[in-house]
Amino acid sequence: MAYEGCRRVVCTSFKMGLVKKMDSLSTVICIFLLLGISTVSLVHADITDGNSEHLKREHSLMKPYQGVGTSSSSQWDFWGSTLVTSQYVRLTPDERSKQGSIWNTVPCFLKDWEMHVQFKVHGSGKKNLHGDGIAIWYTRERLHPGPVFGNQDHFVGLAIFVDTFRNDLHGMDVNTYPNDEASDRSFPYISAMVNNGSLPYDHSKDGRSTELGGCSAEIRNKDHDTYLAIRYSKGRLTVMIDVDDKNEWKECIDIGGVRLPIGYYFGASAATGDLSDNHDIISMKMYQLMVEHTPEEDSLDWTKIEPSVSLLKSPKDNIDDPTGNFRSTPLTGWKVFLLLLCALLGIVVCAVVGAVVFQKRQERNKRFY
Ligand SMILES: [Ca+2]
Repeated sequence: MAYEGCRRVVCTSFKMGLVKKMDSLSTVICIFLLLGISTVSLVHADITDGNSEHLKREHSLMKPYQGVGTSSSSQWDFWGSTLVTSQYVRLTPDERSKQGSIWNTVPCFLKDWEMHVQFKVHGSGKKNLHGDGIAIWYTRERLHPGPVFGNQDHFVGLAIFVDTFRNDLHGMDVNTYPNDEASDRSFPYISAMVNNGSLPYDHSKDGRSTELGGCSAEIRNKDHDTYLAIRYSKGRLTVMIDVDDKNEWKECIDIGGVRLPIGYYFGASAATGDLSDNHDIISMKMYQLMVEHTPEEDSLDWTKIEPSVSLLKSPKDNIDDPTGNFRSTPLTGWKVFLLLLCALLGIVVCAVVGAVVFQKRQERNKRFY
């Protein structure tokens, strides 16, 4: 490959201090090529393309939902108001006080994974008169109904909430409460929470105090498909959304220092209260990420890990970055320019140093003639 060839040429040249001897133009072209390819692969390595990675059918829920049911051989179990048709899994209908969930019966022993969820939230409720939302789970227990979007409180594991109703009305009006931190996010709001069982989810504050990160997203009553992706790999939790019918992922949450064990269960749940919506899951597709771990990491008992987060950002830091710091967004022109400029400067410095060393050596050699 040109990329490999270039990499070898450039690396070897630097190693041997022969930069001076190389055709400088080809070096520059090679560097530019390298940079371009690295940038492209960085951007595209962000999300599973569904081909190079491995779909795990035993953890995936797909049309026409075979293997969903209450029999002992089924891979997905459901509860409450959940209705399974050939086209969707409806966790709740657009009716008040409903709760439903669907759970993978097979515990997941993958260390690095990515879950793609296609969902649809729709109903007759007008602006702000709909609720409550969907939660996607990776938890120790399964099928434990409760008050957190149809699942138990004090759960152990990871939750991603798609909260469509603002319960914390105190901070609703930005003009009335300009300094209220609750006013800085609009609903629907997607957030993540990791729990070792000790934390309650505070519905009245929309989980604000336990939220690790989040983003606002218009996801209701869309004619197009809406998706979210949850990636967990090497202690990093990333949530991306594709809800604008642009067929591209936008970063919503990206936090490091997250520790989750293997052997937990994936599930989805939803609830309605005084207000309602249809909460549908179209598919949940689980991909194994091929990631190498150190021997130390591999020697650990990953089933014993307690869910935790060490690198907590303050909630204030979780506000959508107005500069659009999304990894999946292609680099803007000036960023590319800056990158290339830095690379070029680096090359010039290396070349000068190399040349000086080379000349010094030549001179020293001459003395012995
Ligand atoms: Ca809420």
